[in-house]
Amino acid sequence: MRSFFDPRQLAHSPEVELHNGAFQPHAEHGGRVRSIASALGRTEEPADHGEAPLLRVHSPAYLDFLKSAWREWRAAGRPGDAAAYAWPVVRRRPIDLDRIDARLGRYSFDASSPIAEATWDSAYWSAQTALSALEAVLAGERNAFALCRPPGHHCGADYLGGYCYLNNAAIAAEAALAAGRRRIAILDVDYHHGNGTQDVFYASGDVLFVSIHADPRTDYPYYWGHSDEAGEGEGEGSTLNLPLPRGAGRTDYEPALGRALERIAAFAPDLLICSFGADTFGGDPICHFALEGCDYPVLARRIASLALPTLVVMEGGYAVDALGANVAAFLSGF
Ligand code: SP5
Ligand code: ZN
Repeated sequence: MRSFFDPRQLAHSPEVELHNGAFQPHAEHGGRVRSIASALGRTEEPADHGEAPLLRVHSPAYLDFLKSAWREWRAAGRPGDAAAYAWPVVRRRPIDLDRIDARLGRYSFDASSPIAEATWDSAYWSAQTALSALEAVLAGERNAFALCRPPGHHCGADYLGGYCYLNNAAIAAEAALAAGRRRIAILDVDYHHGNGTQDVFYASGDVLFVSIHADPRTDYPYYWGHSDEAGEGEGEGSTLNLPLPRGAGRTDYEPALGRALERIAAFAPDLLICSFGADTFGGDPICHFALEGCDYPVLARRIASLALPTLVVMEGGYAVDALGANVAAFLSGF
């Protein structure tokens, strides 16, 4: 399978994230994609599609914020990376966004995604990686893999979170619609619910969003991904959430995948985008499913049996030693 990756995606390196009341090493680091790239062997560098495809998903104000936040933070005399500590949740008056702290609160939903010096550049090339892999599929490849990092599925039109800054899968879906594809299905099989992707397409009938993930009653991102979230307006019925309990292994996962694939087949899309996270692996240090390396080709073969042109977009996965092998195993199923 053709795979795309840009070394500029490695430069983003926040030092710490806030977790369980303490600063810990940032789990989403460049070693993750180095492990994957070396397991894959050959990858192609993406072309530059510019900012226009990013603006089909994200607001101009949010992109301006992402580009300037780190410099503004440092200009305000702050050490380290830029991260929010106050959110406009309670007081919903028109917000004065002059101050960097106010902007950070307005455009984030958690404190685990600091903005470092190279964050914009890496996120930009991560999105370009998704767009180039999409281009290969639109040009006739049966499938292609976008080795995106930082990942994308937690961030929405105007907010970052969950290590995500630009929503690579959503940007690819909008680009496919702009290129004339009519119906897109997104299957999100990261351990965590893809709240940002769901949010972007919640009211859209052209994009079906189906996600299998850890139950948000116990797991991040808590406020999204419950089974009663089904879309709204024209998108009513085009969101399907299939939460699973902690500890789920292949025998729990397969029936959920069966339901997901049935819904996707009934939707009859022109294109499938698979947001793939290998944090469903039993050995993942921050997640709680129990998939094994040998499960990934089996699951991928079932997805491939839809026989749809498929773009696979990398999301999470933090068991770095096994990550390359698990991703290669998944892709081998196609
Ligand atoms: C793309 C993706 O998988 N994002 C996941 C974001 C999860 N963030 C909440 C869990 C934080 C756990 N942090 C552990 C830090 C260890 N150094
Ligand atoms: Zn995840």
